[in-house]
Amino acid sequence: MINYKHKVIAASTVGIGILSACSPQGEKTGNEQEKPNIIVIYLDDLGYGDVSSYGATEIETSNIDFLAENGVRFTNAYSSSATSSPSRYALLTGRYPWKNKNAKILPGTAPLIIDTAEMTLPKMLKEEGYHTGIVGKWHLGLGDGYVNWNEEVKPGPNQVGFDYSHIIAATQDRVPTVYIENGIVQGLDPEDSIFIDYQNNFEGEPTGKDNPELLKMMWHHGHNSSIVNGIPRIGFMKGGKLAQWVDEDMADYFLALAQDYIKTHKDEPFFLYYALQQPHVPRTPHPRFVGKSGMGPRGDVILEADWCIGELIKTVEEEGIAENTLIIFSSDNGPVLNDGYYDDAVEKLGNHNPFGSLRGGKYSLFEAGTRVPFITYWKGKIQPSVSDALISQIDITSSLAMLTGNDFRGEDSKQLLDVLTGESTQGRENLILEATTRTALRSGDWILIPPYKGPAVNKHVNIELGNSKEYQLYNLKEDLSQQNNLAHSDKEKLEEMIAVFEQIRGKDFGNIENLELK
Ligand code: NG6
Ligand code: CA
Repeated sequence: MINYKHKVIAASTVGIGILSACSPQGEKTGNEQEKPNIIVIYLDDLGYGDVSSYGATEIETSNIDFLAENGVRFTNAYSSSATSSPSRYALLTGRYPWKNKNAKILPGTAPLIIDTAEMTLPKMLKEEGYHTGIVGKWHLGLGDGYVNWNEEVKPGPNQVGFDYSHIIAATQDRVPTVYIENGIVQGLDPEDSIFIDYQNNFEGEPTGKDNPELLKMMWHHGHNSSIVNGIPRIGFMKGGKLAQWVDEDMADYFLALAQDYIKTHKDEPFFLYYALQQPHVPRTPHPRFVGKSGMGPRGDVILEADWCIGELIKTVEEEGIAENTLIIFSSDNGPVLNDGYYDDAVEKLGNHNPFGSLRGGKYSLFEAGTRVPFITYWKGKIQPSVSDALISQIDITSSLAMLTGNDFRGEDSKQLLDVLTGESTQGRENLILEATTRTALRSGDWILIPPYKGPAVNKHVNIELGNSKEYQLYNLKEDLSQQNNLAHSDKEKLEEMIAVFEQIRGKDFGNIENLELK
């Protein structure tokens, strides 16, 4: 593809001259503009229908809407998987998560699943002179087998391209419930070491299962191991009392760090990956947001996240860098209501529909699993539009490489910079979708889901997973909600889709005997 070094060609291809202002070395010369800052705002479990600019009527996400109304709002954009770790892996590597057998929902003790020798989005941007930072949820594993949380924890984000990291290791519902800055657990009392185990409890430590009297939030399924701040978690933890986070403060904590990061690095090109924890469980809005949505904690934390995003945009404005900052907004997977705690997400939902008109949800091969809100905003550079182009978060690596003049192209990442900037609606031809190791093919307007064993519905979360003994074939243009399986009536299309799928995915994608039972 076009190399950045040939900047004249690149600039004319991009059309609006995004690259023309940069010198090949990325130096400011005269009134030339430096390479753009890049901020990826990534939510956790936010659904296609959770955002008012995507049709939600019962909740007002005015700051996300600001990005949508003044940027490109994508209607056909996907996360790479219907769960977190695989989507995050693809976002940072440009590689399909099903190619990495370790890219599954990870426990807090999982080793790092990105090879430190592998090229990544932040590494690539570092090559182009960027300072790179992550603030928020990591969930890609830490260490190389056994982690001693009382010493420097590595390898982790700092070994795969981030100059700065301030993270939670896994999820808000998993131990260790501590913040880790550049590999160091924050606020740790050396006299009170942290111990983590995902199999066995530590003697004498209470659990959600045995000590319901200690809980301020009740578990519904899973989430009955160690108790931190009255919330039962996944996994066992002992010690590190002073280092434990306060759940209700997490949003403010990460926002302040993200704002500081921007202020500190505004004079150099920077890449900030701001990975918010909302609206993943446990949903713990700050008291300022409690009751704000009328939908219980799930709605409240969406409003909290929206507020954080507004504050972040304000910082970008106040620092005078809005015209030189590309913001990409999305979510790691689709929505879920009851994901393991009694928190009124179902009871107080009212008329809100986090799934929009899409079938399925988090964990599902149906559309709501992976079709997510996706917005690009760049003040003065990107013209407001709505794009129906087929695009995936996996395409971000190659597209940003193009933007910044790097040759790197992620293995499965399409260079779609002009789609990201709204100048073209010529997206991908096809895409493999994933949900807990099962895969499906989107090609043009069509979706093919091969037969999979396993329950049709995950009864705990009440979500249809997409499993069926038969092939499923849907035309999304005519049947967005995936109600009419055309596998029997359109044999020709079915064969065509199977052939494309086999070509990309290999032959055994539909081998019913070999597939997982999830
Ligand atoms: C599941 C958890 C769920 C959530 C999910 C990861 C149980 C029963 N369920 O195993 O609550 O933590 O993992 O979500 O433990 S993700 O968005 O990070 O992929
Ligand atoms: Ca998630």
